[in-house]
Amino acid sequence: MSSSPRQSSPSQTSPSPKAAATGSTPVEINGKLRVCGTHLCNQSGQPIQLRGVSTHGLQFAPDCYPDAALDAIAHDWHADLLRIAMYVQEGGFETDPAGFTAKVNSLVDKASARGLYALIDFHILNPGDPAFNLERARTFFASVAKRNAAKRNVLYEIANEPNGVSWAAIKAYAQKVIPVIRQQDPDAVVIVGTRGFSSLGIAEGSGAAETIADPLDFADVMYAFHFYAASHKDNYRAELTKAAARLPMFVTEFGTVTFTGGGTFDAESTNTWLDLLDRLKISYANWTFSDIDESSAALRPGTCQGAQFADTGVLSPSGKLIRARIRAR
Ligand code: IDC
Repeated sequence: MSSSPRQSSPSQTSPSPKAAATGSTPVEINGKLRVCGTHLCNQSGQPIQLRGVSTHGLQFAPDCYPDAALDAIAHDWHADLLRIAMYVQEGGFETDPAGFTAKVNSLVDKASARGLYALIDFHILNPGDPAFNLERARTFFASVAKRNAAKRNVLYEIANEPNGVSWAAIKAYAQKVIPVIRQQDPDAVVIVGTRGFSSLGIAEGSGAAETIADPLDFADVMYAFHFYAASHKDNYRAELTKAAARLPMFVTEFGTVTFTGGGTFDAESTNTWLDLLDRLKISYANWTFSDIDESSAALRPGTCQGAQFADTGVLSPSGKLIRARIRAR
């Protein structure tokens, strides 16, 4: 489709003849990204949609991201984007800052080698107040932004799912963390979680209006929206549609199942969601490219102990649907 950053058929809109001539990976075609208006745009200023997958927590699925897995994501799934979910709690970054920073950088390199965009996710969840992790965020982002500043393909997500806090509190955190990134990497795209588990506030009785009324005053900033297709339906879709007319939105995480990460796999709701994201050119990453034993995982349990990651034989029902949607251009 024309919104794809990849050019697999001559009928697609070319981002720019010059860019197209330099290669065929998502990063070769689109180069350095920026935000223009309410869209994510490529180096030529053309709105694009990135489609991709999220890792599981790096501490929960340590065997799921060898080279063969990255090859499958890039060359079999034809994804544009890898989201690197680095939990801060639950045995994550706080237990070994240097070790988790190195794991993130290693995955950035694997994504870069394959021409994929890499989204570095500071995966706060519990506690939901990002201020709890402010010093850790400063340390982490100063380090990864410095190390990766010369790359064209790195995006930063500074707070996965704030919860139990106001948009004003999230904004105050973002105003402290964004300059830390900008000091190293002045024009990287930065994505900020929204109130109520990145629901634009819906999950906590609010809605998009509060963010629309009080946006961040930085260039190249986007706002995260998350959904789980079996749990979140028309009211969530309506709020995202409303927000996307005013704010640059990025679905940095979504599942095909319930918000627990398990339960019913809802193909119908997922397809309705992905049709909407395609129509609005909203980029997305699916939770998760992993073999954790839960219905959101794209890989069947045990897959990560083997060497085979490509093709459909290793996929769960969710994985089959998402792979097909990402490949369909
Ligand atoms: C879930 C994982 C699950 C893990 C749990 C730990 O699927 O295996 O045990 O985290 O916290 C989110 C979060 C994401 C959740 C996911 C499913 O961003 O961390 O992952 N979810 O519950 N928000 C809504 C759903």
